[in-house]
Amino acid sequence: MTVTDIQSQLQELQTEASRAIASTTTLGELEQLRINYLGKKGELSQILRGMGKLSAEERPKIGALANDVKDILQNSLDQKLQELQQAEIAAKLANETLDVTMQGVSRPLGKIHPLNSTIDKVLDIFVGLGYTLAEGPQIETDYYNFEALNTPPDHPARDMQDTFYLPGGNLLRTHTSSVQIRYMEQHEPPIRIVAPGRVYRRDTVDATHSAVFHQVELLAIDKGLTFTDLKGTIREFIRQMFGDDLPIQFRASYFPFTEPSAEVDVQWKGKWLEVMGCGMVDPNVLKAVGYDPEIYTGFAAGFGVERFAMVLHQIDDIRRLYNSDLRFLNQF
Ligand code: 2NL
Repeated sequence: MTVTDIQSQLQELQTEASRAIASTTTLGELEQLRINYLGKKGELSQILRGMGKLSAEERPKIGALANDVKDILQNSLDQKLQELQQAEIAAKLANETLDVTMQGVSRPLGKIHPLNSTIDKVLDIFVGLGYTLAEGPQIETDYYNFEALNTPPDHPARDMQDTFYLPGGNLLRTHTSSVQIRYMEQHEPPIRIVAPGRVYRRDTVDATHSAVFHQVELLAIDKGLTFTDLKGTIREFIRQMFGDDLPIQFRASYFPFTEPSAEVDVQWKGKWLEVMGCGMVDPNVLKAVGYDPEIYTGFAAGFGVERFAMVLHQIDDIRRLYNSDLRFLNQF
């Protein structure tokens, strides 16, 4: 090996290594190049091993050149290292960019249907007055829907409500009074219950009638309950329901299951609105569930929830409450 040989080897190494470093694209590759060229067993060391045979004057010359090559390559490696590290950070940042101005994904929230919010409001008021929630089946027997409610088969009041009869003699309940009969059979007085639910009547459907609607009935049985208790309870319910002490009036009426019976009107926006029926529980109903009418008296009332929802929300057609039109429902 002559000095010239080693010199040209070093030049070649520098050229080749510089090119390789320049074209590297990953940190791993770069580290591999460092090991290959400048490592302990790398190419530079191998070339320098040939120096052993050189004379004492020649050696420093090659030593200086080798140091220059080493420095140049080390510099290129350092520079490239920095470049690649910066590129890596830049790529990571670009990848994790969050565009806060981007259009969001809309997640529509469901709402409580106006009919349900009205039922909830009614129930909250009666629960606040000490009433217990009672529920029962929508398919009923003639006994629970009529017979126990002082309405035998030949009773003229049966014409008051056209009933859906099912094959086999059962029927779709026409009121939730049947729930209250079942409850009284199972409990001893005193009782205070509120019975909400879906009821069915063979009505011709129009803006104010539906074959399926929702009713809430309340019932209180105790010793010494009077019509005054009924009036006070209804007055308080109306006050809470309308959020205002509106004028109300009781008009004499008739139901087979109450005696005396009355209809309640509320003065709302200058007009008398009929909102519910009520009365003192007929002694025959008390007897049917095994209560002694000489000891206990009670009052009951019933009303359609759709009516309240329509008045409170100014809804002009009952059918809007059933056809699930979101343009309508989104208003509530
Ligand atoms: C109305 C009138 C009313 C009752 C329901 C009732 C229940 C039992 C005993 C006595 Cl277990 N009465 N309920 C009483 C009077 C009227 O509803 O117009 N409903 C829509």
